[in-house]
Amino acid sequence: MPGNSLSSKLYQSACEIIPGGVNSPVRAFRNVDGEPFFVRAAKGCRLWDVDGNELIDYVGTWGPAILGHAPIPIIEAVSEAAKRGVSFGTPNPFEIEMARLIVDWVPSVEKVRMVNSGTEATMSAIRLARGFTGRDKVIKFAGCYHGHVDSLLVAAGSGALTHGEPDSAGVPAAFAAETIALPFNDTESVEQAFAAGKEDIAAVILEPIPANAGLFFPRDGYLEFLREITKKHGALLIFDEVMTGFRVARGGAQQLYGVMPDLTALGKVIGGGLPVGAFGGRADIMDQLAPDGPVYQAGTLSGNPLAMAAGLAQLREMEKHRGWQRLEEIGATFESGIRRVMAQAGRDYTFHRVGSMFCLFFTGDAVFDLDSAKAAAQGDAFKSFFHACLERGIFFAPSPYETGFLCMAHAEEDIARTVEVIGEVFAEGRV
Ligand code: KE4
Repeated sequence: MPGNSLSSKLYQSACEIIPGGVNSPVRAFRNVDGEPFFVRAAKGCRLWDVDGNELIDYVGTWGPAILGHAPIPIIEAVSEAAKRGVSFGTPNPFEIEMARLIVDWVPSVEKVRMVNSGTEATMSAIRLARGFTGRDKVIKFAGCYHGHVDSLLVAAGSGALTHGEPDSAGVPAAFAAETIALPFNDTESVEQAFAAGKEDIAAVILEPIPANAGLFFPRDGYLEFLREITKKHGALLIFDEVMTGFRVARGGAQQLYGVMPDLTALGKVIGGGLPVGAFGGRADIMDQLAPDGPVYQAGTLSGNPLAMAAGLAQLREMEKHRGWQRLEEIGATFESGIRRVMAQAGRDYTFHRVGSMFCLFFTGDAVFDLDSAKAAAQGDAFKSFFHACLERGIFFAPSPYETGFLCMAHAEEDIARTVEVIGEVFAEGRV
């Protein structure tokens, strides 16, 4: 957006009192040498910025907006709930409805606790795994992002990778020493880690479908391998499904792949756009949490009635409208359009999609871990593509280390326009 736009003026003001002018680093457009625009309103698959520009949105507030923005069922549910108060500090009936839905829909979850972000969900799951096993070390995978938990900001993806800080300052070496970062899709390194420290590894945590270094997939049998080796050595398997949960299938990646973790972290979709997270799993593990057990975990706004009402409305609407099948249909239409214009332009780029999550890498090389994702990120090409699309009213994530999201509100004409723009961008040689 040009320097004299209202967005630009707002950004300048924001930078005076908010670090980097943003409340989350990836929003700063630093990776694309740009300035963020400020949104005034959003509806369906579209955003309107403060200067009146209309954009077709493929960020979807980083995943929560699976129905699209401001869907009537969520607006009505939150409005009704708010009339009865916005927070009680006591249990409320919505919490039981949400817990019941998660337990019924997520195959491995027997008990669940609500929190207020994906970071809290993974942080709590790690602490619980350590408390349950009495062990300290945790295996994670390079490029996977689990929120800004101290011990997991090691070889992290998403904004940490975008800003070149996969190992953040401020994390004591002693904390990082408890984290073993390994390459994804590599079984030998996991076997070696367990051979070296099997009695001290509390858990293996991963995004079952990594989506914070671009989007790539577990190789056949990899998730099953992790399930077996953790069981063999008494370590817990934790699936971070903050992004994939209730998105790639009603029961998440664990339903898609048929591999059952011991604990699952959730977020995004279950809050309908309001602050939320959750972690759940085997009852014998979850029962170690306070007030019944010795592992402390708490939250003033956990189970907040508005967030629960929004999440329940969203998930029930998805169920009512065959949402996951519909998203696959939308995704397939999108993919066939992308592949058509790639072929027409003579581009053999790598395009990854699972349901409504997608990523376009500007090389033809295989992408299966962080190193290959970084090689495929093609920073300058990505930057050129991002701005060329934005100029034409299409908003993709402002980093090659993110994933795009389709939602229920992306209609045929939105997809057609997007594919047309990408074809124009290819034809102009912008990438
Ligand atoms: P939050 O604490 O941001 O709610 O969730 C952290 C988190 C945990 N696990 C996974 C797999 C995640 O993708 C995330 C957060 N995702 C990023 C987008 N890649 C949030 C965007 C941002 O940081 O502003």
